[in-house]
Amino acid sequence: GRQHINEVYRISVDKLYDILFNKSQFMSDFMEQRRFSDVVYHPWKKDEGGHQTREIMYTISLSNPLAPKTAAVTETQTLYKASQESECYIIDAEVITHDVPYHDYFYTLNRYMLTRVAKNKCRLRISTELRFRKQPWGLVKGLIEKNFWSGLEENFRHLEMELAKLEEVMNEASQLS
Ligand code: YK8
Repeated sequence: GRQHINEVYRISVDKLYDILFNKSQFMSDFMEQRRFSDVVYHPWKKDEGGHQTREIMYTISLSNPLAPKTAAVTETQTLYKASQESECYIIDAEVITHDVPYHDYFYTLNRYMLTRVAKNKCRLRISTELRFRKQPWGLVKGLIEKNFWSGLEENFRHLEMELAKLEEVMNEASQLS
């Protein structure tokens, strides 16, 4: 996989989990800026292995000339049972982008790891794997890889920037009180 973010924030691990994985103002602003629409969250459910899973559906808008203007997305998140409140959260997100060219060849696996560093500090790591469902021929594989990584990196650069702003605002607010 490829790592996008490996950063320590002055935010408690529970708070950051809440911001990234519950319906927070931060995530709804982020999704609005990325022009995500029709977001539907399904509730978490326990699976046979004791992990929790849920599905999120949304529509993304794309500026890639090879892709349509919008694409439907299904994101399946697994919160691993190894996760522990106030200590660590491990989440895998399998993302299927319907409607884009060659969508039946690949999907995305994003892994989010949040770990406690101190009471009000945590480390966030996000990495991605490009997974193939069937083997495309070389030319197509190259095309998918190139467009895949450029789109993903753009998204996570933006997330990193917004998280830095959030950290700033949260710490200013806590110093005032
Ligand atoms: C989630 C991976 C690939 C896809 C895109 C595909 C182009 C294919 C073109 C042909 C557009 C928010 C991406 C980046 C769209 C955005 C997806 C996001 C960023 C010619 C090969 C959506 C994380 C995520 C996962 C996968 C990303 C898609 O939180 O290039």
